[in-house]
Amino acid sequence: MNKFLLALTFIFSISAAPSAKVFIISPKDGAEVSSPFEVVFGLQGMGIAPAGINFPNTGHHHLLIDLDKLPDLKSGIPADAQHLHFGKGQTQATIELDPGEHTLQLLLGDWMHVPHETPVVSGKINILVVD
Ligand SMILES: [Cu+2]
Repeated sequence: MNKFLLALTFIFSISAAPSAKVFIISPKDGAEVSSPFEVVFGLQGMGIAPAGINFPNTGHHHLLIDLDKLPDLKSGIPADAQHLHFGKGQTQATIELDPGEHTLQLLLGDWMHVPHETPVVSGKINILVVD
């Protein structure tokens, strides 16, 4: 019985995912990097699934570059040079940016590239790309 209750609790906490968090592991906020460089994505409390796969409490990463404001969180995330989709379920990427200051931010999207009902979005980091 205890095991059953534990399993239920586990399933419930996963499906509610109240503490899902997305964050940029690397580079660190304020880092100096030379282009191209590696960006490593972190996710806690949810799983990664490729775009097109409808599985509960999963999503795929979107890297937002130099955005002043988040895209519309009720519809599909645009796909352009400032909104990169990682629909194969990638958890890191090699990015090329011009020298100068840039911001990076992660936004999780569901199987149809739409942010979750409670959007899972990281803080924004600042980096300096040097020659
Ligand atoms: Cu997407």
